[in-house]
Amino acid sequence: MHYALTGPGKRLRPILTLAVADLFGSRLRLSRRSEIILDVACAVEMVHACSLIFDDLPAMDDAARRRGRPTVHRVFGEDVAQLAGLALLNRAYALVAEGAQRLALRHYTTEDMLHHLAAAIGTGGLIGGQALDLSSRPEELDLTLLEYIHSHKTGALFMAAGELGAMAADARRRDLEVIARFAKNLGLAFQISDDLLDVLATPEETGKDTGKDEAKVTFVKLLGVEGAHALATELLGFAVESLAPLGRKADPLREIARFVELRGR
Ligand code: GRG
Repeated sequence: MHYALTGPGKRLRPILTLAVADLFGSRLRLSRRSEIILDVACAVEMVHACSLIFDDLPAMDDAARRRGRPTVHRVFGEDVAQLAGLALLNRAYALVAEGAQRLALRHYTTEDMLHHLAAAIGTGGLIGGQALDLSSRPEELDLTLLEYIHSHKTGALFMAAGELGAMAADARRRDLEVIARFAKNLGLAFQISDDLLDVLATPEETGKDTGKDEAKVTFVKLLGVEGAHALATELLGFAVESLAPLGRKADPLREIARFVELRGR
């Protein structure tokens, strides 16, 4: 669990949670509440770490390297890797439940936050997206199906990361919707940039094997490098546009969108 969670990843999802929470609660930083919100952000990273463990298993991507190091199952064995993933997932739920209870929010219940997390992970989220990815035949994959798969497999956790940050800061429902729109487009753009890095970057730059998608249908396969880049830029444009009601205070989220556009790992 420790190995999976503390490797040199980018921490983009928990950063999104914290940036969103900060946006709706400028006094949070100095208060005890900020520690609880940090726990919620860590829970988001635990779910991500769990998803990477499972994604890398021989039965799925069979990946040897991740974050510049051997994958969890290569170091600890498949049995321990699966248990570590499940334990991280369970710890994440517990942290969100404890956090939500201690925050005692006005607009959201503990069930609201847990439900958002569970929905993002389940058949309508990461797990469903991954299952469809594994079971789709290459000839049936068009842009619509590919977008569906990746907005679930990858996008759903970005959405949950943003939404949990907004909920933890007791943001109004309409602000939660703004964040959900932003994170949905950001998440899909992130996946497209991941596909681009798989063909354009080196393993040293990404910390994982590249060229792994050769046999897969990806955004780059369907649209070419330029087309995929244009789609990512368009989605990031939508993401940034949706922040208009929040004004300048949403600038850190605009910076996150810019990071996704320019990222090299
Ligand atoms: C039970 C949570 C759970 C998941 C099971 C395996 C699976 C279902 C889903 C796979 C989800 C997945 C790994 C999607 C790929 C997302 C992606 C682009 C990961 C790379 O994220 P980065 O670049 O990685 O943020 P770092 O290492 O920086 O954290």
